[in-house]
Amino acid sequence: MCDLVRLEVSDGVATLRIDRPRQLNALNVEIRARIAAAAGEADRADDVAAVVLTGGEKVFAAGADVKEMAAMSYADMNAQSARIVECFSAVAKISKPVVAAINGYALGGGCELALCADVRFAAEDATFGQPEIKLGVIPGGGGTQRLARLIGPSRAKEIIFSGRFVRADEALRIGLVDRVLPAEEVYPAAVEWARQFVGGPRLALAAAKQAVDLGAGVDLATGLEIERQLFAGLFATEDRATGMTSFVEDGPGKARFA
Ligand code: CO8
Repeated sequence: MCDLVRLEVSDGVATLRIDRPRQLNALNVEIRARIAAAAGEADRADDVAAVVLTGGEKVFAAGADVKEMAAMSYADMNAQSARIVECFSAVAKISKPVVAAINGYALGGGCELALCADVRFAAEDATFGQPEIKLGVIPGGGGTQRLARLIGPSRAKEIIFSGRFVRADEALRIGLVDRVLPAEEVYPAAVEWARQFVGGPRLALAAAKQAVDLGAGVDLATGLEIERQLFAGLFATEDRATGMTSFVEDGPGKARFA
């Protein structure tokens, strides 16, 4: 019996794991609701500094559950699509660094889920794609927006129009993933990446993430104003006092957050 979605915390790093391997981690309604809940929990938890998103060693997620979706009417999906947005937004809005550790397939909603992370580490055998077009639909979990912002509109259109698979080496070349590793090293590398933020300046990290994410959707002047406000705001935090005081008193190399 699988748990479907698990959230485990170890030494400041939360692992949000999708666990429905026999159906290649297909994201059904229940899993999506549980991902949203787990993402909210990881966001709120004081003992969590960073999050690893994974589907385990075999598969990240082969997309939305097509068997479940096939029975849905327009009215059903019109209502459900808001829940889908909530699920992906809950992951994207985690105010801490989030890394996706991707083994095997990351297709459709699975690829879109990986796009909600800040960085992506993939196995050499990982396979990406937005094959929705082959089902007569389009990506509905943010794929047309997040993929285009990440790799550029032409590349995103080519992948979405064709529905073709993208292997890990190409994914690295086009910026869809940040690191490609042997399969067994993906999760440990993701945990190690996440662990660097334990004990770090939480509010500054959250502000950095917010500035980049909010800025990506607005014009430069608005983005610079967002940055200005967040930057100034950090001067009212303990992180800033600690970081700068220890820099001045202990030197750059021994500063609290160095
Ligand atoms: N939904 C439901 N069941 C699935 C899915 C899926 N997306 N993918 C695989 N499965 C099931 C199979 O039906 C099979 O089940 P069973 O053993 O009961 O017959 C089991 O998983 C194993 O799959 P295969 O036997 O097909 O395994 P293969 O290794 O032969 O093939 C593939 C692997 C190539 C990944 C193949 O399973 C496949 O093409 N899957 C579908 C991929 C796909 O089209 N994904 C996009 C779905 S649409 C989508 O994601 C829309 C997103 C919009 C909203 C986002 C919401 C989350």
